[in-house]
Amino acid sequence: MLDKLGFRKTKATDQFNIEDNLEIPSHVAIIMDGNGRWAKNKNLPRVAGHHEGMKVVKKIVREADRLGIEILTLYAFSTENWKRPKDEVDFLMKLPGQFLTSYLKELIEKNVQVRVMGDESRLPEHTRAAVNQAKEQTANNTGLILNFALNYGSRHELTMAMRTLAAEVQIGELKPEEIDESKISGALLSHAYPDPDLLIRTSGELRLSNFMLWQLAYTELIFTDVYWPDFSESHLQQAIQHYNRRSRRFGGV
Ligand code: V07
Repeated sequence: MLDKLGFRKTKATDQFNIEDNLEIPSHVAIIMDGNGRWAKNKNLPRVAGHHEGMKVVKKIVREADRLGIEILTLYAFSTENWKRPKDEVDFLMKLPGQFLTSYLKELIEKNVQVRVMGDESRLPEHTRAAVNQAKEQTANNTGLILNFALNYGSRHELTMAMRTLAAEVQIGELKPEEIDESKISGALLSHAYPDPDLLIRTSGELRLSNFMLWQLAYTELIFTDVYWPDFSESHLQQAIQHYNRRSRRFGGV
């Protein structure tokens, strides 16, 4: 293949990359569901699914970074997940530490900023220590924002935001009529990020399950039957292709 100037293209440039002609969403959020079911289908304990799911997180972070996604928000643990058996909760709470032990070095090299969104006060001390170390060591990075929703629940987030605004009204810093959409967005845990452009939920459930209810008002929602441990780079690319088709059909002025 010859280029415009008649030079033969190198092997690398002969390749078509799926993302070449696509609009990459700035903020992608993912509900990583189906880890337990994946394990059950293989006659493995549920925690084996969680562990496999963690490996997929690494793969998808690499791909998100390669594609030029700016913010990747991953739902790792919900406020409802405490109701699971204690052994499973204990296992899940060790995953942030395991993930970071094996992967923080690469995240630092890749200029990734690790963030956490959720009520961190209820997390075990060892989980908080791991997460804080990751946040601190990536605080000055300027690349992909890897935002873990950890002990996150949207109604709790909205409740806390309303308390914050109500307290400002009470001390006379804010008038009720000054409360608008941007004041509410600004009081949420996600205040530093734009709303997600694309939400992906794996494993076939068609629900939001208390995830970013305010922020997803205009987001493209993509549901796939694939279990999270089976989710791959190509599934992320397909979701972005769907996102492009939809925004071309409905978007614009
Ligand atoms: C968890 C693996 C992915 C599938 C969903 C459930 C299990 C990565 C983290 C994590 C969180 C914070 C952090 C670094 C890594 C994680 C939990 C569960 C609780 F700073 N995966 N993963 N945390 N799973």
